[in-house]
Amino acid sequence: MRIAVTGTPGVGKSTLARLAAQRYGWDLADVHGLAEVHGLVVARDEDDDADVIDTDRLAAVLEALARDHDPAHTEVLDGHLSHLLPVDLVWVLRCDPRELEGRLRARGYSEQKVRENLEAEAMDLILQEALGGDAPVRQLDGTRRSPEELLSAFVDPQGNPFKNTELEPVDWSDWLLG
Ligand code: DAT
Repeated sequence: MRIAVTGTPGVGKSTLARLAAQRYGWDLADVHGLAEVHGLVVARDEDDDADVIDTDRLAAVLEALARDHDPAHTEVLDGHLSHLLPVDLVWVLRCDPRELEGRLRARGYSEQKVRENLEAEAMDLILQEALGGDAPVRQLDGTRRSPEELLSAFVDPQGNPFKNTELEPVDWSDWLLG
């Protein structure tokens, strides 16, 4: 089984995915790393200051890998494009734009890149994309939760990652309007 850990850059995906993999012995892969290994970083978007990944071809590669996979095996796929890949479950992690802003600035992102990511977060962009896919989607607001708290809210005590069937609502329209 494959779990996508997705969300706007800076929301805490890698931190959560690493903790989940450690705690439950799941394999961990990140989308960018997989794209590099398979030669699917196809361009550089200078406006976005980001690598462009061919997600269709990466999906095909992962589809083929999944066929050889032991069904009992769990893999966590970390990345803001992971929900576009063949996965069995999507965890969407959210963060209040007011908190996210500091994290993105700390990364040295350009003004434009910070702004675009904050708007995407406030507009639920990744959630909407994830809901357009086939896999079940879970969502939690990580703004005031530690990585530990998030993990135990996504996974039940038996290690079932399908816990918490609801999408936790978030509403940052006031930030968008302000
Ligand atoms: P992402 O992988 O979504 O880009 P990250 O895991 O690298 O995000 O985390 C971005 C920053 O936020 C990093 O400095 C660690 C911090 N962080 C991660 N999870 C957090 C949490 N639940 N609460 C507070 N800070 C967190």
